[in-house]
Amino acid sequence: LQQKGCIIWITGLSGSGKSTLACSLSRGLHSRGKLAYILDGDNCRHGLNRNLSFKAEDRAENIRRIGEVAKLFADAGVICIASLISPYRKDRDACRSLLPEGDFVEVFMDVPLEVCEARDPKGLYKLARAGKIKGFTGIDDPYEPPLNCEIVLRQKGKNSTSPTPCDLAETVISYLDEKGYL
Ligand code: GGZ
Repeated sequence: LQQKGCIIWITGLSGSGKSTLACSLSRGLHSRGKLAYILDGDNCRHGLNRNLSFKAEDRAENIRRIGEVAKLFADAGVICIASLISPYRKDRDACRSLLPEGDFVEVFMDVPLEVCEARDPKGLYKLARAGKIKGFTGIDDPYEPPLNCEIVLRQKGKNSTSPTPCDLAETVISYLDEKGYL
């Protein structure tokens, strides 16, 4: 097999750019001739995880299933990009422990709540603030940022331009290259 599989685990708040990064990363990897596949929390909730809610134990099960499926892809030599809020550290760490050291690359979209809420692409924060969605991550449900992840992606300070999704994907691709996955 030409390619070594791994999991790129993208965590962060709703609206932090996880899915956008996942798409950009997948495109970047494909253009380098690498097999990559996206498992997106929101999409998987329409099929594989359609029976799960957003309460803590269902989020844990959502993350566990996606972790197990991602591991199967990685075993098959695919670079599997998992993008889901995955708000609890212990759930992410449980997925990490499924793989050999180094094969789980955790990427934190370090975007402040205010920024995610201002973007509010689906109007969900507005609904959560109005009490129409209960238990919304960042509003009335917790998010535990990684303490020690492989890659932290931030938007730049006020005076410099923000990195594009393509720039962010390049950061991840450079990391993979450095670690011998490409
Ligand atoms: C957080 C919610 C909620 C609640 C619906 N809390 O940004 P989106 O809209 O498109 O993606 C979010 C998605 C979260 O699913 P995940 O599978 O990534 O979550 S987790 O890892 O915590 O299991 C959001 C939408 O679903 N959404 N209700 N209460 N996000």
